[in-house]
Amino acid sequence: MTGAALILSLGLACEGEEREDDDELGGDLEEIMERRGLTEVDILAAAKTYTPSGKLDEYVLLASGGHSGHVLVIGVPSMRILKYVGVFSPEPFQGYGMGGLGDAILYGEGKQRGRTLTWGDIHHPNLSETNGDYDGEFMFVNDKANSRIAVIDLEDFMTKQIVTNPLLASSHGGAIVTPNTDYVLEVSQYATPLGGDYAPLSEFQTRYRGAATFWKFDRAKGRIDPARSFSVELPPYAQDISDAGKFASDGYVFVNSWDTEMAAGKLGEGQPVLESGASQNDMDYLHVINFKKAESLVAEGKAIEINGMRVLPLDVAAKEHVLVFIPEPKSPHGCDVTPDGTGIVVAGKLDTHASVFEFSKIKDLIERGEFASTDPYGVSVLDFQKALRGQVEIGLGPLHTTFDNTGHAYTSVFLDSTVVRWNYTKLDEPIQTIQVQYNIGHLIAAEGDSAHPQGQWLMAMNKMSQDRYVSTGPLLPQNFQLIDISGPTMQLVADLPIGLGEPHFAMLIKADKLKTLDFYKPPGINPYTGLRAEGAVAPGQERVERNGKKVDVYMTVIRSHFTPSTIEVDEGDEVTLHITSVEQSRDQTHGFAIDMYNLSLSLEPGRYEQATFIADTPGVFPFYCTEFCSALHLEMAGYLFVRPKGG
Ligand code: CUK
Ligand code: CUA
Repeated sequence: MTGAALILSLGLACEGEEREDDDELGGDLEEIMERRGLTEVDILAAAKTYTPSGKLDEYVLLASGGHSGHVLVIGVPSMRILKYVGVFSPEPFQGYGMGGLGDAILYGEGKQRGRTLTWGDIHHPNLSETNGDYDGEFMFVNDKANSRIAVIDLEDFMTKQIVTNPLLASSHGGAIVTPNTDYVLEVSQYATPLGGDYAPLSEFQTRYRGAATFWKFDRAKGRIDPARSFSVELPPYAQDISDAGKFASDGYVFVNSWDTEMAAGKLGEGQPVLESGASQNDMDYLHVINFKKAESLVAEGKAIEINGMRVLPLDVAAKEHVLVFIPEPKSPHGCDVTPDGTGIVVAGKLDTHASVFEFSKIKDLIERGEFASTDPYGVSVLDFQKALRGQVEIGLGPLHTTFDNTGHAYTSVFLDSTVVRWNYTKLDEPIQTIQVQYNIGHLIAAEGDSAHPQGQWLMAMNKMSQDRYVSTGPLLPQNFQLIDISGPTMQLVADLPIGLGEPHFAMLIKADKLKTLDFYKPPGINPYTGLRAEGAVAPGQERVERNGKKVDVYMTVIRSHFTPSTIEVDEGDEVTLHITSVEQSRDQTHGFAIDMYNLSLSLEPGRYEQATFIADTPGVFPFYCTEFCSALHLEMAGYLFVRPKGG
């Protein structure tokens, strides 16, 4: 078959269009395929994902950047990287945490127990939802290492808030949203005494605790309101991933745990190490939390206060059945509510099954008061079989589950390095298994954890890439792999190495749901408030004001100059730059950098930035624009003169 015939057979040529000669196409397809060792399946995969220059992606992947502290924005199906969003780490391109207004978030709000942090460990991005569907307005991410939650505004893909958990020293089961984004959930991982207290390991069972924090989200303000947030105290069971109910199960959240053995409490006693100690029991506990009930009990004054956070005590949560347990197979990891809200899929790292719990059964058992036992903290435990819809044999090391629009669940299998497609209602034999490279963690299908998954695409987020890429030394990238799930047979169609560590979960949203700003208007908007800044100026109003040792510089930027372009101060002066981009056209971004002051500001069209520093070193300091903004970009520069004392 000739190359052109192959193109026709693949349905690539448009009807009525003249076929060009191979030569005009710049080569013979068949010859290229042979030379590069490509099969027809490869060509089909390329045709499904190749996105010609100028064509836009249909979906956007918002992926955790793990301990890089960033979020990755990736086009799907092209797998083109669109942006890195600075969240818990400084990001010089966005001018975040680099001397400008973003410092107040990263180094101000972001302080945990008074400490400045320059990184975080992002695990679970979640999108804001309206009636269980992504609305494209906000994203929330958690920091496992320092128990924080960040709010990212999807109008401009910028971090707008960080809240720090005043109870926990590590958190994992977040940032999960409830179906109308009333709350953003953050759940502990490693148990510690709540609020940062000291207690020796011998007091593990009595003093160490977990907690589920329900951060109240104020949609109108686009911010979390800590004063209206609350927590539920949990036993020290090493809580893990969580998910929120929807429809019938709205008002509940579900949280895994993997150390009901409380093996962590025996770490100092020559007992088994944590990984074997925490795997002794056949069952751990799925936590069922009725947060609507918790909310009313807190409103009735049943909470205690720890570090300013209202906490519903464990004994109250147990007695009122705010917290109920269901046994779940050995060392579970994934916890995913089905799109219709009727089932909760749990997969255990050391169990070959996916277990599906039936919410209506859980609710009936709790309402009837039909419990199988009570745990040492007085929490009622349901009977495993009575709460179960059923189980499906998935493979070795099943982890996370996502969903499509045709009743399929897709579970990642870490040890087998597979994605398994199965039916979460019928629970019959798995339908298809596809190999991925290698050791998959999370996976996400298009809008797969919303009430209305789209099907079509699934991203496998693999922990290891081993032989997939040209070696870059001992530290290898992780491997994102795009799988076409639109047909009866899943097909792996594209790879993307991720050279930032280490992505966990992601969201995959229809691109047309995102309503981003073209630029800030009118000029002078502080992106962190959305309002015109007090220090913003229009052309003609630029000036330098001196007040004793304080110098305020009101500056504008527009192609291709800073006004003023020379600034004279005395050694020891406190200088505040108020910079307004007066550009009002798309993509006309400037930057501001200055020698020695660790300052990098991004000045998108209409953006206002502000930076304060002490001019403590005399000398001449060039400042310049960091974006190649016009033919005269190099000329977009100026000088700061710092006159020596007594000079
Ligand atoms: S965890 Cu990373 S693969 Cu933090 Cu959601 Cu499972
Ligand atoms: Cu402005 Cu370069």
